[in-house]
Amino acid sequence: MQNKIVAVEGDITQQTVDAIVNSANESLLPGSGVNGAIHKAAGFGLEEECSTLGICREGEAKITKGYRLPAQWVIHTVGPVWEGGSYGEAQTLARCYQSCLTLALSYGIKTIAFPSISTGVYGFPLEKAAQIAVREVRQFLDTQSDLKQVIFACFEPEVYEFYQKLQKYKEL
Ligand code: AR6
Repeated sequence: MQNKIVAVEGDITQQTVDAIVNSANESLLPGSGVNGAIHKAAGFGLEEECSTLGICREGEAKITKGYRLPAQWVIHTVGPVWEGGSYGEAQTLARCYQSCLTLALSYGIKTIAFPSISTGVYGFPLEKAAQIAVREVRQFLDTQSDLKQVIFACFEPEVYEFYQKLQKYKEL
């Protein structure tokens, strides 16, 4: 596979990867945005399995099957709500990516797609979030070779633009 990190414009539920990441809430119940789209596409089995998993704290991740999705797995993580930046939001967001990638590795997942965690209703500034996402994924891929590809699935053109500028973030 040529590019280990790629940005694509589109719906994460359509990605043919081993796992997609859900930007969930602590209860892991269906919500709005990407979470709503994933639950809708996966079907009720996903909600049923999520309801057995208990609370997922900010920065942590839990895994379920993908049900009707093309992806075999869904990794659910809970991003920080942006409260101005002095409440450890950046560190929590970084932990989301680390937790998801670590869990993916332990399940033998080779390809994974992320949405832009926390940049919708949770209000995390997009450019800052994209920098953290790319930095964390790069650092992770530098340390191991089992994970073959990480896709940033960007639902909006504005989000895609930021992730496409990945080269700019070489120094992160
Ligand atoms: N595919 C890819 N990205 C998407 C899709 C999709 N189908 N739909 C939306 N996005 P948001 P958050 C993008 O608000 O800010 C939920 O209610 C969207 O354009 O979905 O992390 C949960 O239950 C944006 O760039 O999630 C939580 O309570 C990005 O996904 C809360 O929202 C994230 O926007 C999580 O908030």
